Amino acid sequence: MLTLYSDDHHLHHGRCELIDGELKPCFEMPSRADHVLQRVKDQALGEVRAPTDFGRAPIERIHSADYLAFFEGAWARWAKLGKDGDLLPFTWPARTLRGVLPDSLHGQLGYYSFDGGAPITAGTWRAAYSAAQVALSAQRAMADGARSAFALCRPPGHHAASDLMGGYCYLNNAAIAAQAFLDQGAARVAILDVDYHHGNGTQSIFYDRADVLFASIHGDPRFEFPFFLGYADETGAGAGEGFNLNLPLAAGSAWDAWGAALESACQRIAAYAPDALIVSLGVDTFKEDPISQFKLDSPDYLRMGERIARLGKPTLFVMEGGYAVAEIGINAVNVLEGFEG
Ligand code: Q9C
Ligand code: ZN
Repeated sequence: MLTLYSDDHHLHHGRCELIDGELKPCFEMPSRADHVLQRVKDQALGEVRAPTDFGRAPIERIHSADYLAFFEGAWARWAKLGKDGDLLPFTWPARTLRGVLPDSLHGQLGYYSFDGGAPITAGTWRAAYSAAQVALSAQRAMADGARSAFALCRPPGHHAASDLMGGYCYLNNAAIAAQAFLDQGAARVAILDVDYHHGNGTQSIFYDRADVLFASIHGDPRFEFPFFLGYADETGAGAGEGFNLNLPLAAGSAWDAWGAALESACQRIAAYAPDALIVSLGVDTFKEDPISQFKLDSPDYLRMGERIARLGKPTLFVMEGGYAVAEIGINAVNVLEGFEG
């Protein structure tokens, strides 16, 4: 399988996140992608190729122009104020407040985010832009005939909505690739999100559309981030009614429950008959993941890839979460090797 990868992800390295009342080093760190790349090479998965730059237009198909302008320019505004710590929001337009766009940098940061988990550093825009190009380049390789491809994206994307960052995500790489398939003539694209967390950004982007089916298996939002989306009764709206499938699972779920949910998701995807399948590939479902509560073991990822392969669809894998850094490469590449059979 072809892997698309850019070293630019190293430009994004947040210092810390607030977790359990403490500031701890960010779990979403550069070594994650380094380990996955090393495993791709160790297993001789296939060619590793640098991305082509397709520019901003395909990103603007998913993200609003004002959001992109804010994100691109935020660090320079922060630096001009003489600051060099990570830029993190701390006030959001929650209930009883107004969704106005303030003038201040911190006000705008709150407006364009939904949590305090997505720090902007000097290189965050360039890293996120390159990750989107990695996804687009993998999509192009498939448009040119590849049956599958692996977009080794970092930072991840599935929590990012049209004009919101959060949950370590800034640009929704999977959504951008899905839209590229559609813009190049696909009638239907399915997105299967296997990350431990619900892909709230991806769901929201396509919620009222029938041309993208979003199916997600994740920690029940009653107890897990992102808490405010990802419930089973969210089935789509308007023309998109019936094209959103959430399969929340209890904490402690292992392969028996997880694999059964995957079977349901695959049956729904098969019935949809998509022209292409995008897998939002998070491996934070692993039993040793430091911020998650599922119990998948490394061999389970081979089975995951095997089941996805049986759909028989052109399949683009897009890297999302996974924070057990030592095993992230084994687990992510196991899915790809299981897929290849
Ligand atoms: N410290 C992905 O797996 N946790 N994102 C709380 C505030 C957020 C996970 C953040 C977890 C986000 C792509
Ligand atoms: Zn996750």
